[in-house]
Amino acid sequence: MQKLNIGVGVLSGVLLTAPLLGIMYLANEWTGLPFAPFDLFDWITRVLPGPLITFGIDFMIDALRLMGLSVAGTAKTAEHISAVLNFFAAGAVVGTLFFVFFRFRAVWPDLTSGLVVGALVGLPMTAISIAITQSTVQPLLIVLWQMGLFLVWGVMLREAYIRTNPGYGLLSADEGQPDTVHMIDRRSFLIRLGAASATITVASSSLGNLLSRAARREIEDERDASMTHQTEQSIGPSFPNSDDPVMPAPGTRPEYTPLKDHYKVFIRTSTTTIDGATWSLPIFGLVENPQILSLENIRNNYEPRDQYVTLSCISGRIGTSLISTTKWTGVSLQDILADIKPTNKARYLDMTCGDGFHETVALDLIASDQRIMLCYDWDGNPLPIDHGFPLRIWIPDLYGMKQPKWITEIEVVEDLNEGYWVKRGWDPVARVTATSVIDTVAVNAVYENNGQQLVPIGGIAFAGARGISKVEVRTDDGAWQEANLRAPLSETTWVLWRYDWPFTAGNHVVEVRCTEGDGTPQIEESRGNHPSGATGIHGKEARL
Ligand SMILES: Nc1nc2c(c(=O)[nH]1)N[C@H]1C(S)=C(S)[C@@H](COP(=O)(O)O)O[C@H]1N2
Ligand SMILES: [Mo]
Repeated sequence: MQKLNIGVGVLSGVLLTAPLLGIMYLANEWTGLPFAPFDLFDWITRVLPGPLITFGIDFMIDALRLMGLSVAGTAKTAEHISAVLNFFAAGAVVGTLFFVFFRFRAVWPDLTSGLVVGALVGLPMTAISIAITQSTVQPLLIVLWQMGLFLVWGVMLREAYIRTNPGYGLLSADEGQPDTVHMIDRRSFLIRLGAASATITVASSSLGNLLSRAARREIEDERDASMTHQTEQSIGPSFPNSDDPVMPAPGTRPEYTPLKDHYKVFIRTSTTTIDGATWSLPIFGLVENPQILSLENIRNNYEPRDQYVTLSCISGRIGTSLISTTKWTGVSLQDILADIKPTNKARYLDMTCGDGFHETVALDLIASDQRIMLCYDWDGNPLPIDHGFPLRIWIPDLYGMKQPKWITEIEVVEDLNEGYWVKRGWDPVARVTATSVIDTVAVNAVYENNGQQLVPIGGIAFAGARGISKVEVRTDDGAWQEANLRAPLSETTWVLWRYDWPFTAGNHVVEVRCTEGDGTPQIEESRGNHPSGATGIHGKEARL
């Protein structure tokens, strides 16, 4: 027998996995059957221990930043790529093991061997898909579809083995023809396999991509038809602070985030889609009056409240893009609980979500703050799918990790059930840390005043519901100078600040710090995001 060629095993695994991926992707876009690589990735991230996940996410975010990419815009793409690469790696490993196994056993794999390998891979993968998928396709169909695909994959792997190993077609390898003949056979087989693999993969994934674009356009058209955005002008007469004289320095981010730019964070590789027409919210447990509320109930039977809200993610670093502002509309949880009537024993609301996320909020906290609400609108329109349609909670002063989207169920309970990220080692309270950021040193907007050259510097400061009383800027380690504050959109949004600096030409370092509403200074010491949110001074270099 010829010596073992591991490369051929790896190559066969990869060449067979590519069309499998393409076909699964097409089926996913076409009929909503699960896309196994994403299910596998979601499952892995759910079962891995918290610190490892945090390490993985941090690693990915650092890598994106090193590549100069926007974290808010590319994190999901990076996850999707990882999920697909994972799957390729698994295909390559199984292919290699198969080749090694049969080479060392020195027997020809029969058809059953192919089916067994297909089943060995297909069974756990299908179990994972069934357990975690958000697909609405019948589970039995999912099982048949995925098992079918993997069995074919296994049979093809066996085919690749016998076609690429000398002695193919002969009873005994020892009676083989001269090796050169087999080498030609092998090469031409691999070329044909490569061509078939490429054809199927490209055709199925292009078709899947077309279907995906068409579906997205349909959703967007539907939304656009019924929407009037408040976001057309980032500052305009419709905003409560429109008469404030402090104008943001040129280059400052929009005070009101255009909806499409609002940062997104969710635990799964793909978004969670809930049908608003059939969705209803059971509120039950330790209550006198359990209820199942429809979206219409919630919208019509309770007084709506509007609130301009800045939301931020605990995993953001200093200067992060994982912070945004929009207008939230919903109903006070106090109003809903007045109807539901929790019993004396009740202490928490345990919220379950469509994507498997969950969090708990204390009834004491709700009683202390009328603003805590169940929200159904953002920017005057139903919540975007990615942002939690049809319902999410808002709790002032806390990071996003405490605020579930896509809520499907609320149980009133006595015992604390630690939330998804709390179980994974993040801060159980997750109060936002005060933070201030320089968005711009507007070197193109330098102007003269009384013979002095000034450069506008500006950005945001945010301390949750505690508000901002002061922002200070210093340059080149000089004395801290107080910036002008623009009135915020509300007491729960970031504050835009501006400082016009009388500079001298040269290279400079500009830094910013803020003070909370009650005089508490921002923590200046540099601290990473985990477990309680990043702290430290944000700085920027500028050449003037
Ligand atoms: N159901 C659900 N809710 C969730 C999450 C999630 O993954 N699933 N992520 C949380 C986190 S960590 C953040 S920062 C915010 C982000 O909300 P956004 O994507 O609307 O900006 O949602 C929170 N609520
Ligand atoms: Mo987050």
